[in-house]
Amino acid sequence: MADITIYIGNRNYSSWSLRAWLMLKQTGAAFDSVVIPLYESGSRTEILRHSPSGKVPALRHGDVVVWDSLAIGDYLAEEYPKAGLWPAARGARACARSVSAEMHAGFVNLRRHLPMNLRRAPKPRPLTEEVQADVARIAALWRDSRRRFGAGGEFLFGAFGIADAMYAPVVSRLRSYAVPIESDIAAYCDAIERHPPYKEWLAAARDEPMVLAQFEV
Ligand SMILES: N[C@@H](CCC(=O)N[C@@H](CS)C(=O)NCC(=O)O)C(=O)O
Repeated sequence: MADITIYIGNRNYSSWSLRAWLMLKQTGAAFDSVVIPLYESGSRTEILRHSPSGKVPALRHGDVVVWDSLAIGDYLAEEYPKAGLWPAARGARACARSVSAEMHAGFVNLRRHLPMNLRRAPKPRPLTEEVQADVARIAALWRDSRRRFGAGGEFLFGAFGIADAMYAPVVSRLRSYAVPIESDIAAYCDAIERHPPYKEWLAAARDEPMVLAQFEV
């Protein structure tokens, strides 16, 4: 058993779990993943055994417990400084923190209207004005991050980091709901979809038997 365990929800639907898991993968550390199926009769009791908020993801590292995706990212960035989870340069790091916080705190319309469902065969869903505004803002911040800080690689700040983990579930939503996007935005989506840990999660999600009707829109 590894010294690190991450408690996650259904891989197909739990976008916050995907974010934290991608961050943890980036450290290169050995860890165990424990899936707690969400929205079943015993789910809450089981989650509360590991996460005081009653939500996943939660990370246990020895006797330290961290819950909430962004807190997990910060913890891992401190524990594994060589993983480059935040950009090294101060200005880039400030921007990466800002765009990550913007995702963490916002885009509620997009999240509700286009729930993450990795198994969904791509099919358009008409977008409300509010969702269109979220998509436009996300495209703008991706474009701006790539233009200002992305020269060293194909991700928002060059190498894959916390900001990319935060937006990976948005990439899946743009694909699953066939949202029209411009070519530079599609190129960033391609980069996420080529990222081996993302592919690993996607494959596991496809094998998962649980179906949650409320997210099958
Ligand atoms: N702000 C939290 C959100 C966590 C969250 O909402 N997790 C969902 C799964 S994606 C959950 O645990 N839902 C179970 C429930 O609310 O009972 C984070 O960033 O980790």
